[in-house]
Amino acid sequence: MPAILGERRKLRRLGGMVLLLSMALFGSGGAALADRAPALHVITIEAMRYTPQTLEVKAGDTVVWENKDAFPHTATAENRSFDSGEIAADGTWKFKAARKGVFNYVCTLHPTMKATLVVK
Ligand SMILES: [Cu+2]
Repeated sequence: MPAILGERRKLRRLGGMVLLLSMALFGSGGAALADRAPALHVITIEAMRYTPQTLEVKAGDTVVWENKDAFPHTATAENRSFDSGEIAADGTWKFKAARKGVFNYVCTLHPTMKATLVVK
């Protein structure tokens, strides 16, 4: 048979094996596993505001602050458990929320900017 058909057949067999393997791994506990998979959340900083104002995440999730303003901001926990430092215009800052709690945070450059990160 032409080589290309043989390759296709091999690929199809490989695909079937991968499918069986993932069914074995994730078949029963798939939903529970998905619930626990760390998620990525985005907080937008725009017009001197954090959106959303309150974000609830699960411990282990990652939060990204995206600064869409033309000047720098920070995301600084009032208890100092996290501090982005200056996030440049069009810049981002990523934080892995490991500790549970309610974290009020501010922009140290513009103290009227306030928001809350809840880690459950
Ligand atoms: Cu600011």
